[in-house]
Order: sequence, then C-alpha cells, then structure tokens
Amino acid sequence: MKASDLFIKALESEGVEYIFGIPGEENLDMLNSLKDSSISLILTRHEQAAGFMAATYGRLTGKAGVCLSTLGPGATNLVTAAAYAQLGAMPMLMITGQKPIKTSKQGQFQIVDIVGMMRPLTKYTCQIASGYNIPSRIREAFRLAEGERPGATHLELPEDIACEQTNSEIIYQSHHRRPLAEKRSITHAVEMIHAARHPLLLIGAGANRKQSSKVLKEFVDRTGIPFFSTQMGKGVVDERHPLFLGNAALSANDFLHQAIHQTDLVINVGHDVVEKPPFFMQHGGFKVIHVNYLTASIDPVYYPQLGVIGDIADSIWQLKEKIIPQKKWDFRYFLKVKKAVEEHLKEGIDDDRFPMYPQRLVYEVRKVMPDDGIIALDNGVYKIWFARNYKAYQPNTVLLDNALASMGAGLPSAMAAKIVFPKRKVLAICGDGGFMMNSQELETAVRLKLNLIILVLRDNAYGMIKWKQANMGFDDFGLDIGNPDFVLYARSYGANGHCLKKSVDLGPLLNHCFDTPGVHVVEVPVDYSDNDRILNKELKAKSSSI
Ligand SMILES: Cc1ncc(C[n+]2csc(CCOP(=O)(O)OP(=O)(O)O)c2C)c(N)n1
Ligand SMILES: [Mg+2]
Repeated sequence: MKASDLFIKALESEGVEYIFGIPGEENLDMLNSLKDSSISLILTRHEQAAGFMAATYGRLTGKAGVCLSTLGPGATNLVTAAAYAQLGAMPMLMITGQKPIKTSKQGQFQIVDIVGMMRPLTKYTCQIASGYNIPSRIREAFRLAEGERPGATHLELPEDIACEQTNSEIIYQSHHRRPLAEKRSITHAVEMIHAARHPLLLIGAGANRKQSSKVLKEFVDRTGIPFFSTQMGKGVVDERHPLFLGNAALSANDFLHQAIHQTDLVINVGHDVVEKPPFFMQHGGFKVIHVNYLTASIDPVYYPQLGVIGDIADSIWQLKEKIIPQKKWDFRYFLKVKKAVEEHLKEGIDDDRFPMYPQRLVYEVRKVMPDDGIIALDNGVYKIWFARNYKAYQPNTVLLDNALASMGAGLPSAMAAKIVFPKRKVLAICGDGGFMMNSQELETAVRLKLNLIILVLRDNAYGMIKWKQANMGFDDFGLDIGNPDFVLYARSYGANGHCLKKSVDLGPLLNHCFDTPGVHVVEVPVDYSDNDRILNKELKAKSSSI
C-alpha cells in the first residue's frame, strides 16, 4: 500500500472525522489519499485557526482533533495553537509535511527543524522516517494526545516517505479502563473532610473533560458542601445551584476570596496550576485535597497535602458514598458571601448607557442563550465579566482559554463548537483586538454555511491591557487602535453585518440572528470606563466588609 494511504487509513481507524488545515506541496500525496476517505477536510485561511479548531474539537469530544500544514511557514503558524492545546489540556494531533529526507535537490529551502520546534509544546513529536512505522507512530500520537493530561502531539510526514510503498498494518486501539483511586486515599480524604469545619469544593477544568457532572451534583446535594469553579471548570455543576458561591475569574480580592480565606479545607476537583490560580496557598493556611487523574504539579501557589488520584468521576462517587455530613460543619459565612455575590451580580444589569455596560451585556447574552447554548470567548477584559457574571448551566457551555489565554481563538473555537454540535446555538464573543487576529476565518465559516453569531466588542483599544495599565498607576498610553467598519467588513465576506445602536436592542437582535441562517457579525460598542473602579477598587473594598 502507498504510505500516505496507510496514513489516512490509520487516522480513520482512530475515528478521525475532520482534518483542519492548509496543505502545501509537501502534503499532496496525503491530500490525494484523503480524497477517497471518510474524513472531511476543513480548509481554513490560516494554520493557527485550523489548530484552534482542532484543539477545540478535542476539548469537546475527548478525541484528538487533527490539523494539517505544510513544512516551514505552515508549521510555524501552528505554534500558538500547539501551546493552546498543550496548556489547555485539549487533545490535538498536528501533521506537517517536509521535504524528502532521503535525497533532495532543494538545499535548505523552507527547512526548519519542526520536530525540534514542537518539542517544548507537545507531549510527543516525531518524524516518520519509514512507511513501516506509520501505524505505531499514529497510535502513539493519539494515545498520548488523548490520555490524561491531554495535550498536543505532532507527526512530520516527509514527501518521499508519503509516496513509498509499505506492507505495514494498522495498529488498533487497545481496550483499557482508567485507573481508579485506591481505597486508602479515599479513607484519608474522608477523614480530612470530616475533621474540617469549613470545607469547600472547587471544580476545575479536569472536571469538564470527562463526564463527572452528574456525580459532582450528587456530591454537593448529599454533603451540602458549597462549591465554586475556575474559569475552565464552569458549568460542570449548574451555577444556579443554591450552594454555588461564584467563579474565580480573578485570583484575589473578589467576594469569593473571602470564603476562601475562611475555609480550612479545599477539595479541589480537576483544577491544575496551568489555569490562572483561583487562590494562593500559604504555609499554615487551609489544606487542599487534590482530586485528579494525576498527582499535582507543585508550584509556590499550589502544594496540596493529599492526592486522590484516579478517574475523577469514580473518586467523587467513592467520596460521596463515604462522607457523612458533620454537625460541626459551619457554612454560615459562605452563604453570606453567596448572598453578597448574588447582589453584586445584579448591579448594572439594567444600565441603559450606550456604548454598552459589560454587566448589561453579560445579562442580555445569558437571557437569549438556551441552557445548552455555547459561548466561545476570545481573550480580553470582557472574559473576566463573562467568567464572573455569566452563569453556566451545563458542562462546556462556556469555552474560554484560561491556560495560554491567547487572543485569536474566539472565532475558530466557536466554529469548531458549531461543527461538533450543529443543532446548538453558538455565539463567539471577541474584542476588536482578538477578532481581527483571525477574522479571515469568516470566509471559512461562510463557506461551511455555519449558523453562527460573532459579537465584536468595540472599545477601539486593547482594553484588557488598558485596565491593567490603570491598575498599575501608569498613564493611558500606547493601546488605542483603529477599526474597520465591521458591518461592511462582514458583508464583504458574505456574512451578515449588524451594528448595535442601543443596549436594549441587543436581546432582540441576537434572537433575530439566531433565527436567520448564516454567519452574523454584531458590532457592540462597549463602555469599559468603570472596569478599573469596579474590578480593581470596589470589589476589594466591598468584599472585605462582609
Ligand atoms: C496573542 C496574544 N497577544 C497578546 C496578548 C496580551 N493581551 C491580552 S488581552 C489583550 C487585549 C485584548 O484586546 P481586545 O481583543 O480588543 O479585547 P478588550 O480587552 O479590548 O475587550 C492583549 C493585548 C494575548 N493574550 N494574546
Ligand atoms: Mg478592545
């Protein structure tokens, strides 16, 4: 068999449905083999966007998303997406081409050491030097990408290997179950939880990766232990739950951190140090039980005293069966914090000012999104408002990147979500900065006939950095940008363009867009003038008075 045919057959046997990317001449054998396969090629306008889409496919399905590029410049364009998948624990396989490795008459033209470049960004990176190795290399790339902790892998398929003949055979996935936590670690955790006075449950990204939502809700209902979430742990348990204390969108000085200061034990389910810290551990402070698939990476802000290591859902099930709610547990202060959080979340939701107030924006978006609707955020200051104020009702309905926190992923991640869940409503939320980093993918979205809305929050600035600049006491300098006319820009791609004129119109406009097939770009002018006052100053003052 031709090696590139075997390569595609091996991908099919891994259950690959899509390859996102841009081929170059070094991938043409593979492209030809792909033509007759069950795998759809999703051609993008930039390799970075293909990588973000593949990673998000992996995040949502647990199966490695696959992206493709040529050698040199195509492969270097995948670098940010590799880091995004690797830090964000999203299973992804990158396939890149290369010049012939046996004989070549091109000198060093376009040749970069891609395998070496990918090494710090992946769990596995390898050049395929013989058709014979294709099945094992592909199986290994998937095994590593998908196994805990998931991440990025990379295979380089050189042109002369792709077209050679091989009699190698596919290696199929082996059946295995995830290891379960050992009984004594459960007993130890139960003892610590029983001995605590103010235990608190934290739900992080790992709990969003596999099905642990039902058992975690049972855990909360049965034990009565209040919980909070990290940005990437949003929605595992419905955030309308009466014991939900809030989201750790900020690392300190929010209402939630008052509860964290009072706790003596955090039961941390699925959070790891790659996310921006939801709290900082201190010597002599509260203890932490790390419930995760793997032992904790240690950091000056994180050094848990106990690990309950194994499948998260099973560990939670075992714990909930053994924990007996204790009379001495005292959650009164936590519930006071909850009350203050809820009051604060109501502030600004009816503010009519225009350009639009972020709190009102979040409120209006929540109102139009169904329970299973997905919002996909780019990176900017609005991410804090959405993480903090937008309650997620179901797992993975708020897609944001709190690991690499790269700009530019909002639109591609929303497109991938729509491809995985064509029947669900999907809304991308981007700043005017982040949107323009991958806005060329509007063409891809239009070509794929995706029904998708993209909110572009226009403050004519890199607002997040302005907010930090103000917080650090610096003068306002160097962060203002100009913008295209977003309505005309959208229309030039064959998308629909809208510009919001009044805050009160946002809800009806979004409903109109959801009811009208196609890609919709909605420009929303935003008023960030209170961000510094509210997020940097008032929250600190108000929360410390609880
Ligand atoms: C690729 C990338 N470049 C730079 C940054 C640093 N950064 C974080 S947020 C931000 C500004 C975002 O601006 P915009 O998208 O307009 O959102 P806003 O905060 O204005 O709402 C910058 C420059 C980043 N996170 N990622
Ligand atoms: Mg901006």
